[in-house]
This record gives sequence, C-alpha cells and structure tokens, in this order.
Amino acid sequence: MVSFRNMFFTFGLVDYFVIGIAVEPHSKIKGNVESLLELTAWTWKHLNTSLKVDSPVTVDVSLTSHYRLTGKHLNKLLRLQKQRDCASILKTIPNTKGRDGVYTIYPDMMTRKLVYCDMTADGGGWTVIQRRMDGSEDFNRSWQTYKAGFGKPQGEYWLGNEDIHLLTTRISQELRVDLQKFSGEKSYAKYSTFTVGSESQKYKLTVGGYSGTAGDSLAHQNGMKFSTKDQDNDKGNKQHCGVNFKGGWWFEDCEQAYLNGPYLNSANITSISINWYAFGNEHRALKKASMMIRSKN
Ligand SMILES: *[C@@H]1O[C@H](CO)[C@@H](O)[C@H](O)[C@H]1NC(C)=O
Ligand SMILES: *[C@@H]1O[C@H](CO)[C@@H](O)[C@H](O)[C@H]1NC(C)=O
Ligand SMILES: *[C@@H]1O[C@H](CO)[C@@H](O)[C@H](O)[C@H]1NC(C)=O
Ligand SMILES: [Ca+2]
Repeated sequence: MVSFRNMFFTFGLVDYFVIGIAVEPHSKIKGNVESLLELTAWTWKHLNTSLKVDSPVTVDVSLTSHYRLTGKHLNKLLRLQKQRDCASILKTIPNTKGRDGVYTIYPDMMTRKLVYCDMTADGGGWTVIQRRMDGSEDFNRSWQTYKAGFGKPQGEYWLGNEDIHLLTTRISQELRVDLQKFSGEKSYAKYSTFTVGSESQKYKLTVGGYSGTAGDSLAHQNGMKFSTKDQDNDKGNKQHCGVNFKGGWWFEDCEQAYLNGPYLNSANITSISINWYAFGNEHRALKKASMMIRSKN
C-alpha cells in the first residue's frame, strides 16, 4: 500500500516522476521493506523499483520493488538445523525449489559437507554425488581419496564413498544418472534402488529398478566392489581395472558403464573414458555425466 503523501509528485510531472522513482524508491517505503527483510534467513540486495500509474484521473499507483535474495544466511540457518541431504533441505525450506547450487549437508548429522543440490530436475531435492563436465578434476585417485571425496561442489567432484554409504543405507534412495555426448545428445537413467555398502564390504554397489532413456548399463556393475589403482577388488583375475582404467569404480572385468574414467576432450571410442555402453552401443567418451540421489518418501 502506497499513499500519495509519500510520493511527493505533481500530476503534470508524471513522466519525470516515473523516471525518478524507478532509480530510487521512496526512502520510507524502502526502509520498511528492508527492515522486514532483515528478519529473514536470506541476504538481500535492492535491484530496482518501478512505478505504474494507471489512470491520470483517479490515479491508481502501484510500486514494485525487486530484491535479490541469496543463500549466505541460508547456509547459516542450515548449520543450525542440520539437514542430511538435499531432499531434506527442499522439504524444510520449500523456496529452495528451483535454486540449484552449493548447499551444506550433514550426511552423518555431525560433519559438514558442501554439495551441489539439483533443486530443479524431476521435482528437485537431488544430492549430486558425482559430476564430470570439463576435465578439471583428476579422477585417477587412491582408495583413501575416493573414501573421503574430492573435487569442488560447484564443478567436478566425487562426494566420497563413506558419505555415499551413509546416505544410501539409512534411508532408501533413488539414483539418477544424466549423460551428454559431445554431439549434445542427452539421456538419463533412473534406478529405484541404489545402495553402497560399508568400507568393510568394499563399498559394494547394489542397483536396480531401471527406467530412462540411456539404457541399463549399470546393471553390469551391480554387486561389484569398489576398486581403485591401489585396491584390486574387481572380477578380472588377469588385470587390475583400477590401474588399467585409471580411476575408481565398481569394476567387474571391467565395465559397461564407467563415469569416473579419464576425461577426454573428444568423442573417441575407448573404454578408458567416461562411457555408458547402452547409450549408442559403444564405449564412446562422453562430454558430461552426473550421478545424484534422492531419498524416497
Ligand atoms: C527489476 O529487476 C528484475 C530482476 O532482475 C527484472 O526482472 C525487472 O525487469 C527489473 N525491472 C525494471 C523496471 O528494471
Ligand atoms: C594414475 O596414478 C598413478 C599412480 O599414482 C600414476 O602412475 C599414473 O601415471 C596415473 N595415470 C594417469 C593417466 O594419470
Ligand atoms: C582420439 O582419436 C584420435 C584419432 O584416432 C587420436 O589421434 C587421439 O589421440 C585420440 N585422443 C585420445 C584422447 O585418446
Ligand atoms: Ca583384478
């Protein structure tokens, strides 16, 4: 509600007025709005204010201000009310819907971890556990590094086997894999079951209930233990897939789906790359891949 007295204008100067107020809103109104915003969990910045005068005879005035709210204080809030994953952030703070980005989660309800949350795809609430996009991160890493996680939540990363284990065993999760070829073609695979065992079980993969457009290549890795260049837990008696394929994964002998492979800058056909056999029926290097999970309920 805006009263005329607050507006200090003359009818003859409506045009001037519109220009003037669009740059700077009335200080009292601006002050009122901003003192309200001080009470929110968000940090904000005034962008602009515009004014509309509908009729010069009766004069209906509407004033619209745009503020940009960002997550600085949101992360403070999330530190106070610890959330296990992106699904519980979305549930607790519904206006995070559509706001993809880096959030703070507590997979064990104690230890802080930064992750990328996809709050848009398929209803949102997805915790990204793996992402490849530009080759900026080295995935030829040791058992301990895969256990703890590595990379940057705003870029390429592996969340960490310990946290993936914690997140997938306490509450049942679905998995979504998104793939993109160098040609631009995209596909996805969704699994209604996805669990990763403990370290003593060598982070064994259990996956099932496929649907999607990519084809079910991960079925080939189902039941496999995790292997890295310094731990051979694969089914290849004559080889060590973690060394030969230069990454950590649930290798069999060795793979039909492999998203932690070396990042190639072109669409070469080789198993030693980020590839998903059923997406084109070839081991062709992909440009982008991500894996994300969401608790079911
Ligand atoms: C004010 O900013 C918002 C958000 O950037 C934009 O959508 C809107 O068009 C802007 N309005 C004016 C009058 O500049
Ligand atoms: C992977 O790491 C091993 C040992 O740390 C190293 O010898 C090897 O050259 C690396 N391979 C690639 C492709 O970076
Ligand atoms: C991709 O294939 C081309 C042609 O066969 C080859 O010259 C190039 O070295 C390959 N690149 C990689 C990263 O394997
Ligand atoms: Ca082996």
